[in-house]
Amino acid sequence: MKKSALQRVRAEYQPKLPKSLQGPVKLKVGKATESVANQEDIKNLFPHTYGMPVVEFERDENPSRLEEPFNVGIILSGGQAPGGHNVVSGIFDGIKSLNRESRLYGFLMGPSGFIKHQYMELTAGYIKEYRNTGGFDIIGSGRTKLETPEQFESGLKILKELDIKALVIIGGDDSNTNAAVLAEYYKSKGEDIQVIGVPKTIDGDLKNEWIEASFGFDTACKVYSEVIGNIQRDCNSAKKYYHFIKLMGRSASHIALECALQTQPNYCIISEEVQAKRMTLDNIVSALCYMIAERAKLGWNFGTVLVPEGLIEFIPSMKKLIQEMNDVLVEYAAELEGLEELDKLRAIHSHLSEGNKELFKSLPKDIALQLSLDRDSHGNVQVSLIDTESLISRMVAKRLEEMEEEGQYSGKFATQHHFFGYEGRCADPSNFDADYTYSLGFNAAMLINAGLTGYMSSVRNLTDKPENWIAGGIPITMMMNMEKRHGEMKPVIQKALVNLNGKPYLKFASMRDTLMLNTLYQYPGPIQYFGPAEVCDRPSMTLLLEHGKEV
Ligand code: FBP
Repeated sequence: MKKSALQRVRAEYQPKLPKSLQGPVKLKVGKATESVANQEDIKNLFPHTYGMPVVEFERDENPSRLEEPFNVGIILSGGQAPGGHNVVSGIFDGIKSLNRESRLYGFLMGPSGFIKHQYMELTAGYIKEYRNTGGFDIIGSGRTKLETPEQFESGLKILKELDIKALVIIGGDDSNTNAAVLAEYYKSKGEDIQVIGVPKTIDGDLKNEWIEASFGFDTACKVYSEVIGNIQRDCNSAKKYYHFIKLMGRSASHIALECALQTQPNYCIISEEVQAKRMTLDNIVSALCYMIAERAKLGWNFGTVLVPEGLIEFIPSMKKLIQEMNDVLVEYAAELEGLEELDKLRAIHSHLSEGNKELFKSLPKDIALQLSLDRDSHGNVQVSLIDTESLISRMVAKRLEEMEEEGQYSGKFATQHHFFGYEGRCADPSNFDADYTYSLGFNAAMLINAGLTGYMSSVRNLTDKPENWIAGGIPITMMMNMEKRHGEMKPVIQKALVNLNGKPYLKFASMRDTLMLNTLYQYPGPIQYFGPAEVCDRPSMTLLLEHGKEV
């Protein structure tokens, strides 16, 4: 296939590695760990993999042994995130650096390829085509939940057949939770198979002290910020539209917040704040109408509003409704099956409690239907399918009409709606993500060679130069707590939502009033791969602020 000029040149880019991984490594073992919460429960559920130490790699200046070859299998799990191909390249180069005879196998289309024994060997020639590119198309991805002993056993057969020593699961919080369960399962059965996780998700919600960022967040936010900037330039040129821009990120508002920091829109809703302040949809609409009315007084009937994808689940009354709907959709699945739209809504309505009935009825039909769609394989509402941006702008329009009648508003309110998500998930990784993912993959190969299982690849100190990054591993059980899923308490990796006491949020909050009543848009422009380091290698503002750096 013919490649674009940028593809050809970018293919030659050699991602940077931390100094510690640029040659033979030795392992520095830290202290035993505890899970973030519910220690007793997690310990009981993971008797073989609980409490393991955090580990770090150092350069081994006097390597004494020749490494044996070993085979590795990989799974790309869940939503695409820029840099996945470099994780694969990093693992490949890592295992080959230890022994040229080592082999890499990719399971096709996510966990289902592992269960159904659909795989391919990833050779040097094949991988070459994918280095530094976006997407997960090298082997495909999928959302099948890997959770039952039957699936684990089926996977075990193919691992044995291919003489695979370790499985690397590249995924988000749910997939890495499953990696920990699988590691525990194989260990409890005395099987000599290791499982290693790699932190992936554009949503940015898989992070903690040891995992400073999930890969893909940096690139996705830069792509969205570029287009938000372009929209803002358009908006400020024509001065006739309010743009309501929904941004992916599932539950967490990290993406919306990062894009707000990069582009300085007039308004950005942060779901975590809505929940903390127990705001209603009405409160959000009022705040927006206030801004629109004030801007209209200045003669400005235009503006930009960022809306996080998961907002709806964070409005306390909606959250209660969604929780009850989750149960209704499971309990009355047979009754709801095959019903026409309106009949389905009526049936759901009839099974709701009194308080929720009223709220459900007040929703526009399209939104009620979107909320009634099937949950994903992990039991989550598919928030990317809910037109929250349009729901809010319609409610704002209605309220402005009332305000106009009461003489409280005089202006024009014309809207445009956008949803940015899929546009950024497969972008070619930024230099930061290209280096970070390659390092995560290479590091995973070293964790395997060190004989570890139930660990997540961890590369830290990310606001420094890649050569000074710290590479090692963190036991997945350390990140876990117990949460209710499908009505049952389950061990899961704790999601990192936006911290309302954290520097990124506080920075945005300090600018908010000024941004509402002024037009101070920033235009970040497209991702740059070549040029000055301050343009090309700059990590996300979230990461910089979290590390106490100036932005
Ligand atoms: P992951 O948690 O799998 O990384 O999901 C990322 C994401 O892009 C979310 O932001 C979004 O809500 C979801 O995937 C969309 O899912 P799908 O790709 O199935 O439409």
